[in-house]
Amino acid sequence: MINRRKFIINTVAAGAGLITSNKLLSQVEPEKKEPVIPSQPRYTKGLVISTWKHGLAANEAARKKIENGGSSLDAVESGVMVSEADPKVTSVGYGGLPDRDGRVTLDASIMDEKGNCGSVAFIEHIMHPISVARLVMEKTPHCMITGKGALKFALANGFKKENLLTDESKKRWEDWMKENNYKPDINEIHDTIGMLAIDKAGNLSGACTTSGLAWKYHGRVGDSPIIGAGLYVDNDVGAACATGKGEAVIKICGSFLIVELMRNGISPQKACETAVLRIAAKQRDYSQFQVGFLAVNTSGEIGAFSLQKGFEYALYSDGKNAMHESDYFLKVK
Ligand code: SD4
Repeated sequence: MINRRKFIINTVAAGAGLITSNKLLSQVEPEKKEPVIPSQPRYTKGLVISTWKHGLAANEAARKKIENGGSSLDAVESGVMVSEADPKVTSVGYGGLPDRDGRVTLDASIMDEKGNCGSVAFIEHIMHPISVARLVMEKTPHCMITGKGALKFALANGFKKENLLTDESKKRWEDWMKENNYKPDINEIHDTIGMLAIDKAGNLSGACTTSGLAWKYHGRVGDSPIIGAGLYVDNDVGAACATGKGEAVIKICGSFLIVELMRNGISPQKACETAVLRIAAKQRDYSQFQVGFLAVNTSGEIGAFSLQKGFEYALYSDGKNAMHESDYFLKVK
């Protein structure tokens, strides 16, 4: 197990580029404890954790479901729908910043306590892709439907076709077109919502929904709809979700990695730290982007960690819903 002092030393040394990725990895991989036993006591007071500031309002909707005896699945769906419908949240649903062609394309995934999952990717014109993802999970033999097929599936199931590009997002895209002259650019505009919840029966579910990186290539899909990357739930162990540069998360199967570490007895916090450190050890340009992870285990312990300063999350537990700032890796640039 890495102690705090060693961790800070690692952080400084890595930030200064002093140690190689292999050395970094060998020093930060936590030692194994006993594997998680599925029959351990479960947290049954209700818990919701979600990414970024808009998570607070989303948690409120999820909390209400849970307090009324609803399932964690209903809680995460109704929770993230709040962000999807909010035009001020410019990385999710309505009001999401478009791709470089000026199109708002959305990714979403959902996973329940039975290990069922559904996702949609590169879907346009649908305000609540999370509900389409849930339908994929519940009404089809598939896990993922993309693009025009996903839109067709949504419309056939009663969803309304809508224009999701607000005047404000359109203006920002037009400004970007002028200044950036249509060059590839992985920027820092992101605030995807990933949400994990435990209901009063002690069951876990998770959801993740986003318009992805602003100005992305048309057709680009990030980590959020990829089960195991942007989201993973195992009701015997715990759940994890991700935000930030999806390509970095996909490369390490981030959420699955965190759940597997927890399965091996690692705490949610150390599991999130290990995933971030894995990115730092393996991806040379790690100082140029942000990635943040959240995790929870069946006992209701949580974890949060990011590459850069500034990752915030909303936590509802013990009857309180409040914002917290995550600890982060890159303390020295
Ligand atoms: C993506 N992970 O599409 C998403 C973006 C994100 O906050 O998290 N934004 O890569």
